Amino acid sequence: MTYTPVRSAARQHTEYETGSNRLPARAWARSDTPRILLSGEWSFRYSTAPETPADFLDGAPEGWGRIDVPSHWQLRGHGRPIYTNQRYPFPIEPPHVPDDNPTGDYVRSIDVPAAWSHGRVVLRFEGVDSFARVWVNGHETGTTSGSRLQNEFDVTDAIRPGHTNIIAVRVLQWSANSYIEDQDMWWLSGIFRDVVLELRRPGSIGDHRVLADYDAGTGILQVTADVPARVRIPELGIDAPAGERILIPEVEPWTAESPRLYHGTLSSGTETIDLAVGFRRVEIAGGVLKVNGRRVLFRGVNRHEFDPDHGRALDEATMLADVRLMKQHNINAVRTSHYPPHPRFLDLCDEYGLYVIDECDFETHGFFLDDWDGGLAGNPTDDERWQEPLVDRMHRMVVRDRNHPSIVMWSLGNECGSGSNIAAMATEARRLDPTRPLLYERDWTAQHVDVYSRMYLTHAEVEAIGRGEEPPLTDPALDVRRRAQPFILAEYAHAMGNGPGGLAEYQELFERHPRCQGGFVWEWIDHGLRTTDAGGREFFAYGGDFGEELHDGNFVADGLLFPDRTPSPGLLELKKVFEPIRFERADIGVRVRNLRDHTGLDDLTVTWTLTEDGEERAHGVLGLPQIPAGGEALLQLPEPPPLTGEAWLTLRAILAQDTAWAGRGHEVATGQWQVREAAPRPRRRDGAPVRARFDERGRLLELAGTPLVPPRLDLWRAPIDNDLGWWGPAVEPQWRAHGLDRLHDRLEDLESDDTELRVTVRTAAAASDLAIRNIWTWTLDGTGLDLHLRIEPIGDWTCPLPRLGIRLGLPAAVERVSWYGRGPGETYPDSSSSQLIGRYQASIEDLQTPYVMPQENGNRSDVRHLTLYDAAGAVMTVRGAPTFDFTARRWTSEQLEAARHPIDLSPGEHVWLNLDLEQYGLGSASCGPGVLPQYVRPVRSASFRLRFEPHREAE
Ligand code: IPT
Repeated sequence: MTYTPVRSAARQHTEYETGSNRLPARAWARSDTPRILLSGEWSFRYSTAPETPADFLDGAPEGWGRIDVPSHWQLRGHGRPIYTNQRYPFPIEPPHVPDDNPTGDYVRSIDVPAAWSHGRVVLRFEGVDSFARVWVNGHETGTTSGSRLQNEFDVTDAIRPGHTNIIAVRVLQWSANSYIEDQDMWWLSGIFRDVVLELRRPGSIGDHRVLADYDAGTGILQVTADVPARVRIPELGIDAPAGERILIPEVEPWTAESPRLYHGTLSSGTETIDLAVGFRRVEIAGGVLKVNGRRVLFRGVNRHEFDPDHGRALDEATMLADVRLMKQHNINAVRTSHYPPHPRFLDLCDEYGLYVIDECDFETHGFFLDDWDGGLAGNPTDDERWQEPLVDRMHRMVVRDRNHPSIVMWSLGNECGSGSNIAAMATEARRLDPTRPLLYERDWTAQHVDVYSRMYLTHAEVEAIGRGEEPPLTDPALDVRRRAQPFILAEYAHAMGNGPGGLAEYQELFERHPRCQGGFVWEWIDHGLRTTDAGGREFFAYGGDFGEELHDGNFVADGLLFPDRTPSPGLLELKKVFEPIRFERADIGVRVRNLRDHTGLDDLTVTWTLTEDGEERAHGVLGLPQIPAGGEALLQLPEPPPLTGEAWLTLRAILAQDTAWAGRGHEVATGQWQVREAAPRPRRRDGAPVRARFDERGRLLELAGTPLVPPRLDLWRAPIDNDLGWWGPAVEPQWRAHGLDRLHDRLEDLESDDTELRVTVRTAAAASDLAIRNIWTWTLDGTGLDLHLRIEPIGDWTCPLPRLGIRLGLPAAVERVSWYGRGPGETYPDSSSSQLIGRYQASIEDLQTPYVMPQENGNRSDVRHLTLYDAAGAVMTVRGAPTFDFTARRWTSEQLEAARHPIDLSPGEHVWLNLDLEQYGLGSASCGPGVLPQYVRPVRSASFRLRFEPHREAE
């Protein structure tokens, strides 16, 4: 046997270095220096391991495919996406990675103008996941480090101006970098941000820095460059040498509410860089984080870069869509979880007004799994061999991004545990930028940071911190230091599936306790990848859909936006909770509160509408006085017209003018309250009672000719992710153990006379002696059928109920509904403030919310009456006494629960109608606290009245 070692130019990357031959970090800039964008089609070859010969340095050999740059190869048919939350999808032995390491080879040619011989040529990669080795015209240029950081190389010596040049890149899926980039997201590889070739002529600006401070009306500007240059800001009359400190009296400050930018240039004669200067000061004073001297409340979200077709390779239109959607939903802050974003996103935050926590590309969650105290040995956070690469990452992020006014804090990373490298990173950040506070959620002692930050705390824990009554640290000095810090929830309100609930209660705490300065909801968007099944039907894939060896299922779908960027009900609720203007009922009229931190309400128009039984009776515009940030005013409302029915007053604050992020008329905030109770219902029509047919067990089979699957007690809902409690208190196992999904009925008693039928049923699960007696009293009259349902628990129930109500089946011909109640969107008890009482209509299809993982959805609450229609018109009206909740769908809760994706659900022979007295809340237990006590539904005696009015006569 002969042993022939294969010679390969491409090695694994398993060193603790920070890339080789990289140029020093510098600020991201828009400049006029000649540049060639290398985005577009490249030749591409995919291999399952890096032994493939590096035979492409002079151009693509025969038979290669093509790929678009930027992109991830897994989303272009090579290899496959893997989703893990915390676990490394490879054995843990840093810095080593498996031999079978998916490898993408890229090559393209580029004509470089002859004029480029007069300077240095720089090749820049804005983002390559996870490691690249680069060659120019066959010369090895260097290697990258930091998937979400820019890597620049001086390629002057290799490039041939006036000729065609070959750029070749080998990208490895796994590298030492992967150990410190273990974020909860899809593992996706390749050149996923732009590649740029840039000419740096003598006198070009290498790095530049903009310091734009704000002090009580005065702007203090200092722009520095590493070559002689001039700063020009015409609007401020500035034309001065770089480096000078310039005082500008009466400058308009930058805030997220008023993102005032002064545009100008920094010019060296050779190169001109665009400046967008925002004057603002971030400071912590008296234990409170202030922007321009005023406390700010972060109404934030955590944003991963995600697109269902392109993964983390976002185009500018998508970034802008995110920014606009955030502004439209009253969001004022973004944490760039968990890595520095595409630099253009930060430009947009400057321009549109969003506060940013810029987070370092650093996470080692797989060393901890469920165990924060112990964890696995070798966590890079506390291993000195990783110090240089980690400090380098912090350095490069701060230098790249520090000129953005939108960035108000730096975050050292996410979920890396604690260790000496955290201290070193903090020191580096402070050295480079003393103007911004530091945050790192896993520094629970807040020793290395300026802001105390935690994730997923309960309301009670936040309240304790707000009062300064959190449990003390063992080190008294640290305890004193931490108590003096502002508090921010880096993550809270896990938006997985149907939820989160309890947002309003968090906001109330942030508004009440100055120290609690808000937080960042987890997370902005569901990371569902657009996929088609064998039959060509489209769905959004989650963990496991690509046959991964390890995966974490739909935990990747936990956003406020669906993968296609449709706002979820959770986002609508968040918008309401984050509203910057609030209307409160006052003894006379309305109290209007300005919840903004800096600006007035001049941009808003407030309208009011008075409705009676859902019909408009009067409307008008409410003139707003000047109400400064944090202020309030008491306003009188016009005298209402005479009313006889149930009446509601609705106030709406809308944009008075077009803005950059929404058009005139966009609704910013709402307020609504009842001003008159419903009148007693008129006496029923006499005459022959409507026809209802019951069977021998007293089950309603037909109402005025409409056949029914008879109504019965229903306690089950298709569990939502929060019921399952991935990382929080799970309630679903209790429900299941109690058999609430498999109930049996036994008729105990049946009595009837001419107008009344009384049916007593005992409902219980197999193997259980707990039961619920449900006593149905049916009464017929000339226009309808009344139901009085009484509930009596039998035995010692300790488990709360998913829902309490009835379910019945209607003919599939039923196609739409109209109702008077909360709407138009779905609501649950702890997430209902965004939907207002009114008259609405929808098709059965439109009542469904397509959560990426099917689960209970589509509930409408506080419903006074509901009418069901088929193609011929109204079939039946259900009236509450006073109200009920309903869901109507073409599948049962059991079918909903069994489905893995929305395409698994298909219409059957019935429309299933649930009419509920109540439903369990949503909470946030998929990662965080469960349902607040006031939204838990214990088993108890209850009584529930409904009336069914048929619209057709029986034949
Ligand atoms: C926390 C992570 O920081 C975040 O990346 C995400 O995984 C989130 O949870 C849940 O979706 S870590 C959690 C185990 C507390």
